[in-house]
Amino acid sequence: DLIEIRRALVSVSDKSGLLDLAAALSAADVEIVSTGSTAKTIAGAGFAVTEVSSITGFPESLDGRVKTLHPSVHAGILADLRLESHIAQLQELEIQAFQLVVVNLYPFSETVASGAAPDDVIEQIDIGGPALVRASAKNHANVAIAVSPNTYPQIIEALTTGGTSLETRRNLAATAFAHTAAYDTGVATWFAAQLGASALPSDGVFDPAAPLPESGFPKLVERSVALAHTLRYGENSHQRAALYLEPQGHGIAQAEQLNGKEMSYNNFVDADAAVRAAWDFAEPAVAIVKHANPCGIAVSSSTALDPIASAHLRAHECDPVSAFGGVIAANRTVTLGMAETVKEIFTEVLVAPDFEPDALKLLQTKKNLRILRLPAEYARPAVELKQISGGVLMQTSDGFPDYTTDAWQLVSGEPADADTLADLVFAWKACRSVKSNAILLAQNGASVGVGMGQVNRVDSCHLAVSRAGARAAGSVAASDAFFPFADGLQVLLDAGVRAVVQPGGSVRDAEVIEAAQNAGVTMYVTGERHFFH
Ligand code: 93A
Repeated sequence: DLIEIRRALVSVSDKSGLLDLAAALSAADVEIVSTGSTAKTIAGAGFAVTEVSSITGFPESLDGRVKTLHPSVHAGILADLRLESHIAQLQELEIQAFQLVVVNLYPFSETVASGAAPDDVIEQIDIGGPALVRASAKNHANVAIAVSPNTYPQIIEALTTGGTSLETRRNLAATAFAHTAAYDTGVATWFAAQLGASALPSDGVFDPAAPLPESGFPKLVERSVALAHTLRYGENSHQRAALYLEPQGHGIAQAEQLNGKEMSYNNFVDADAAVRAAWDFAEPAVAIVKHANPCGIAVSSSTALDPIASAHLRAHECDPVSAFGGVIAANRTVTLGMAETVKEIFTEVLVAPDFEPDALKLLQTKKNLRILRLPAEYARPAVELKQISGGVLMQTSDGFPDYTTDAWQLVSGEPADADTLADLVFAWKACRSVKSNAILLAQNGASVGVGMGQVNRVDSCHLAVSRAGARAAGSVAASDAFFPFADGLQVLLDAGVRAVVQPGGSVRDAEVIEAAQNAGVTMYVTGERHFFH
């Protein structure tokens, strides 16, 4: 099943590896047929090349829109040489067959990402290229198709081993169809965004009064992703994994890595959770995440000279044991002050919108620290998807843009003074990024004890109190959902918590509120829950 390569069509936008390939084709006496700038590059390096126009008898025209779209090219690719009739027809038409087609497409997604104007984006929709790729892939019984420089080594090897095997050609064809499919979903997504962007919730707020955007939601479910690269493994080493990118995305997946080893699957998950937590705050804030849960969240102290360094230090102090090997997100440029502290702590990932040059230089001395710069356009995703067997769940994302306490109701104790209220708001926001059941104790804009991921709220309360230790007394507490009984709250009251915020809404609210009142503790109900699973 080996097919010897005698004639190749080469038409590539990405010219990397092209000359190595041309050299190998030339050395093996393969005729190279090529388009405009590809032909120029090959000829410029001194290799013989046939212009595609000399085969079609038709000039490359309409600014390159018509180059290879011609029967002389496509019959040479699509002929099935296992059939006598196809061989005879090619002879009659004086068309020669190709055994190799090398194409990579106009850089559509890259052009979109560069912020180009719509007319320029449209010019980068490749028409002839995908036709070549699909024709070759369809006829993989006779033709090998290479869509990326990654595959050139295989082709070069085939030149010295008598040709491409059917297995190789079939694999190349599968890759090729996946490639054109991803390319076209990129185009479709861009079009959908052009047409319907305004129908989508863009700020991540679900306004219960507004109708769900009927057209926007299905569009988002269909949102396309393209394979970026494979990861070493998934959550565990026996699981295969890969990163797929949304062509128009500006998230953790698109973050620029400035240092450190390759990001792992778990690194991506934790970095995303950390950013999500830190970005709930308008003020300088840092979240430190382990296993997708925060082990410390803090905003800067109001008097700090270096606010982001202060936020980091305070987040770290919450639980230094757990912060070892953590993932840190800062919502401001990382300063030298913050870098000096981070440098001393074993950290897997540090992600921030930017880094002071000195800070980056210092951090880059830590070879294993993965440093990520978030895209400037980063915004909280408007919609979240979760896979279940047989389908996908979708919801608008949870968050705190322009948060006010207007809806809060005082149900126990004295109204909070300004500092206490600020702490309650901080705790309430911070507990949103803790996996349910979440109880978070805070003091002065920093978490001091976090109870997370327990299947009953009493255990979360015990956990938060024991993590806080001596700091529980005098702290404020937030609970992501109501207290179903007074028992969990009692754990917090016994530990000396001075104010509590919780959604309310339990059938036993009266019992819960009475416990707070008996302890003389301030309690607010928000009327809004923040489960996070
Ligand atoms: O404008 S096209 O859609 N029309 C074509 O007939 C055609 N044939 C190849 N684009 C076409 N191509 C693309 O041109 C290839 O996919 C490749 O990306 C590019 C290479 O052109 P050049 O060799 O001039 O750089």
